[in-house]
Amino acid sequence: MQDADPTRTRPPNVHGCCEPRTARGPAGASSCALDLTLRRFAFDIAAPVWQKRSLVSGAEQQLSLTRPANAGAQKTEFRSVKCLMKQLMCLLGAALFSIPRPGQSAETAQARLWCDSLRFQRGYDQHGLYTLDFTTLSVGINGELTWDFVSANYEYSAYLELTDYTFGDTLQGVIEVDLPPVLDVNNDGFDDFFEVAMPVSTVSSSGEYEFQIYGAGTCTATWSRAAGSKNGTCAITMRLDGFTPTTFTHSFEVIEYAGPLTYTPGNTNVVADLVVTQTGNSNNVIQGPCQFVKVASDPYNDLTISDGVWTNAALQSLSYAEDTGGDLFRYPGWPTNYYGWLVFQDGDPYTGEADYVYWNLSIDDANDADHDTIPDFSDDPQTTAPRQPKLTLALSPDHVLLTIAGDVGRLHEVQQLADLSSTNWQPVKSVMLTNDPQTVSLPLPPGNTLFWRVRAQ
Ligand SMILES: [Ca+2]
Ligand SMILES: [Ca+2]
Ligand SMILES: [Ca+2]
Ligand SMILES: [Ca+2]
Repeated sequence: MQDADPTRTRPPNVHGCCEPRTARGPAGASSCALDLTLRRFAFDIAAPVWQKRSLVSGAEQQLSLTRPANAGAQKTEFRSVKCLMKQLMCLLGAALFSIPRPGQSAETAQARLWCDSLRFQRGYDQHGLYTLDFTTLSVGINGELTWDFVSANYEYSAYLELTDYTFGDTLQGVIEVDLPPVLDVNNDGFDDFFEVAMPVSTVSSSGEYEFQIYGAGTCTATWSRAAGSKNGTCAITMRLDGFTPTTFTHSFEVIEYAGPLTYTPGNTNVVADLVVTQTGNSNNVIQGPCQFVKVASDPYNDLTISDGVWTNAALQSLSYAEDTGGDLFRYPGWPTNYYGWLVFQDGDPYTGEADYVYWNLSIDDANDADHDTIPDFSDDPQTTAPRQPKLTLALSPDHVLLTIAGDVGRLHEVQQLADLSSTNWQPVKSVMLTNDPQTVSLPLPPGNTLFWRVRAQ
């Protein structure tokens, strides 16, 4: 847990606006600085350490580098959890029985789920001499630019693969770079950079790179993205020969999902189901159960996120856990919003290694049944009992017509019994009332007598 942070511009602890976020990036990565002068050919980064092999060819030294496994991701321990959908039912009798009990029904909030990592497509230089790829994998390209695992000097980093078409070489490298400064034009507390709906006007940030053969240097990244587009452009300019600027133009993707979170309020737990669709690619869907546990000392504002498993559109599992950085908080200034961090065991199951692991979850809940400014999501559950159903019976030539007067939107279960000396009521059908009253058709009794009752939930 942590204290609520009223300045959510850049999510708390993110991008260095608050206390250092040590949970992001591989263990040990923040403790070493990349000295690009001293380590011109070394890549001697404390952890993880690349395996390097020195080749001497004439007067030129070359290095062959192998990236370590799971470079861009931190392993997270997952505990198994069962999200039990509680059947919150109540019994209301009619005709013969009348047993009102309190009940809750599911409500809907709006969720937004976005990844801290950006996905970079291959970049091309202005002269057609090189291509540049980003990755955090030990083998292969995944396009990921993520929290800096090289040093604490910049916000983000990735390994690089530079293909030199003049010499036919592929050179290994690394980049550290800042994101654009935080901007929150829509004043929702979140950095507009990661909100697809918001634009990123052309803006530059700085970084450093290091390659085999070409060595190290500083670089600039110039970012832009149109409002409503998940894809933006990042032009990275570096001086590979020390003098001439080479600019690689990349398309980058902000990975954001949005959609409904259906939840049932509870006294201690909030049980929910998430269905979110990627903004800009409706084929990508993440869905599944989740559970939030109210923290007893501050139940309206502080909830922990239980470990769980969602699935993507290909039904691949996405195991998630709450990030060690904090709970799901309702922050002052945004009373209808809850926000927290998630860590996926592997946010991109299409690559074998763990990648795209750091995510953010924002929940907006406009429901406030008792109008006390605490959304129903974390408020004390309303204990309003359903209205007692009133029943009338009529006969048609081949059916019994049962008319139920009750609460629209609630489930009403019809039960029957042939002999009142028994209590073995049998379910006949369940009806979600869409009208009040509403008539349902039932089969004629097989014998002379049959009793019905209706239970409202
Ligand atoms: Ca914003
Ligand atoms: Ca993966
Ligand atoms: Ca309330
Ligand atoms: Ca209340």
